[in-house]
Amino acid sequence: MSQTRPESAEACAGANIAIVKYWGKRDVSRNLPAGSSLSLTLRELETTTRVSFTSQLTQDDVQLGGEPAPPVFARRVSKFLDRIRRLAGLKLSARVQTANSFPTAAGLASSASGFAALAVAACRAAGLTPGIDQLATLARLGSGSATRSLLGGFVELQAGTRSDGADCRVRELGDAADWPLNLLVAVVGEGPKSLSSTAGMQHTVQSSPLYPAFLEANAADLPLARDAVTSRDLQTLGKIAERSCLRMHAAAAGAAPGVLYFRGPTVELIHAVRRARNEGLYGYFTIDAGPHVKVLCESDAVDALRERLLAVDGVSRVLVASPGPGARTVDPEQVDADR
Ligand code: 2P0
Repeated sequence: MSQTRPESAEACAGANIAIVKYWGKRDVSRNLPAGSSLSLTLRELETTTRVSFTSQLTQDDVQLGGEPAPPVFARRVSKFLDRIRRLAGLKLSARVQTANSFPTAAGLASSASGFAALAVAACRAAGLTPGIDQLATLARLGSGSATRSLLGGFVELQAGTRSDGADCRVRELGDAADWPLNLLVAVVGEGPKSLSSTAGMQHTVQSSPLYPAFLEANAADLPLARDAVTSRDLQTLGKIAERSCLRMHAAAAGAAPGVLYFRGPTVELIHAVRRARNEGLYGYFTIDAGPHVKVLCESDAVDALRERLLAVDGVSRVLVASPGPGARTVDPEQVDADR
């Protein structure tokens, strides 16, 4: 899987929001998920990453949003690049410039878009041309949810059962292009979250008696969600999204000590979405490892629902996102033309 190595490469990837949640691993060292998940890749919440392997550096230089990246993040990126270097037989250090169009590490899935963009850009810059399964394995080792951002629209990540992870695969269920959907993100506070997804899920697996029930319920929901995507059935998909997320948070809350990502406004937002629905305004919530509330709806409900979410105390802003494409390289000529 190699080709002539360009000097540098740039890639973009959208964040994704899981309808059927991934929470917990069956193999920590290979980063294999314990359960399958189903998500929607988003256009507006995007990471752009440029990777240049160069003899001018003696160690990797990682920039996040134009500033030196926090050391923990930079080390995670370097570890990821080590795998690419091993595969490509490269000894060079890299300059990595990455930027998000949304708040980092606040439960808005920045590691998903980040590692998907990094995987695509780094492979290209290293002269590698992996197929989707190889790319998925690489992205997964950066972050489990990154695997789903490689593809666009609705995406399924199959957990598989093989110990080597060969049947942990990602596939696109449809690009949602003919389904006018939006995802509203009600932002509750802008700071980083208190406990990372990685740590929160591991703690849940190890200490929550509710975890097996979450896995079992999610496995039953996955085919139902797949069917709802195929038949463009928002009501069914939305109900599955709500119960998958509440069961994930219930399993986390049942750990010892309990993991709680909700803030007060998170709970108020859940009630606001349900109240709106009782009045015929259809939106369905989901919440990840942070306090923000994401609301899936059809496009004609966006304006009215946005007003409802903004009216909740503690909501600083509401972002409007839509289904987007999978991770892709940005044509260098296009980049040069844009600069
Ligand atoms: C999801 N989340 O399905 C779930 C729901 C967060 C809440 O996937 O340890 O950052 O790097 O594999 O990918 C976030 O998990 O975890 C996540 P690692 P990741 O979207």
